[in-house]
Amino acid sequence: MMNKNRPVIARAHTNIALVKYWGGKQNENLIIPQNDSLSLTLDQFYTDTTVTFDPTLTADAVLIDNEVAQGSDYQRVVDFLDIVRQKAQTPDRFFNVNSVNHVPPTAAGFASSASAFAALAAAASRAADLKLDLTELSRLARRGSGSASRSIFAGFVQWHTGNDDETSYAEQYASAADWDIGVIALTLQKSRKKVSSRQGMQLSVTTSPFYSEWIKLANSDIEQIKQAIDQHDFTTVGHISETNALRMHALTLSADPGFIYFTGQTIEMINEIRQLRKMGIECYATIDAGPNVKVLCQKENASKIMTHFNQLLGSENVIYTTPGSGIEYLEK
Ligand code: 2P0
Repeated sequence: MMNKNRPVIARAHTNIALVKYWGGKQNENLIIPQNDSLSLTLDQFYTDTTVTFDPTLTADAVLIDNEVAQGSDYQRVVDFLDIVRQKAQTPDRFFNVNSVNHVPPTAAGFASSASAFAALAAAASRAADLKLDLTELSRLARRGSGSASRSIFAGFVQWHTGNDDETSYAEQYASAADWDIGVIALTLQKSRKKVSSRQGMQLSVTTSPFYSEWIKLANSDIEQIKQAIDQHDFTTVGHISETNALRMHALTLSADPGFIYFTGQTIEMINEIRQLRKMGIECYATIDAGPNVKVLCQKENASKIMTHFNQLLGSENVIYTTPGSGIEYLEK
């Protein structure tokens, strides 16, 4: 009962998958992926979530970015808190949740659900008096959003496919502290994506004729990118990341009905990145389930690349970030 009425505040950073998770196994509720994924946690983009056990509540009360959460957004948080209540064996405890995103646009491919559910998992589990280690926290965050399992950790993080709830979790593969790597986030569109990741993955798994090839290639990408990380080989890390991202999008194009997360501007930005490479400025593109593009680069080239994209998109749409830290608890 020690946390009764005491707010617990957790901060989790987003991550960008360099080898992407795209598609789960049968039991959708548990979110067990079909391939391992590997990400980089990002410093500039994070969610701060405060969770308070409130004995006067008869239902959870949820604020997201200072607005009362409603509809499916509210339900997703309640469903997650149900898992926490079940684990804590306290079915009649309800919580005040206040989640503030410091992330560009919600649900347009910046994976804010990763930081949101990682922070919620950390704050809610502690507010419910559960004492979870980082592996358990990663498994819990996974139940909210697959990519959230990776946002528990700093640097380069691998999410192991596993076979069930027990064996599917993320862990740090390598620290990025001694890496000369950064990410420039290009915001092209702020509106909500039309096909959610979950729907998109399901459609790809069930209808893309290339899906079984994707799993094979993603698993070999994991092995190769880990070797490149060991060797601090930026060129190979960048090449694998860009190739893997485009292959993920090839699954959407080849689904039935096919769907496309890119806009025309997404493709223009990929071409800009390739043009910069031709000019000897090394950088690589990666794109999540949305139109926005992230540019992987080395710190020494970051300002040159940013100047280029500032001119094209306006500086408010071009944000540079270095690798970020793992989950942390904040004092009020
Ligand atoms: C990833 N994505 O590995 C892949 C790559 C997007 C593209 O995991 O249900 O945030 O949408 O909140 O895990 C995005 O899906 O799940 C995702 P939802 P999640 O990062």
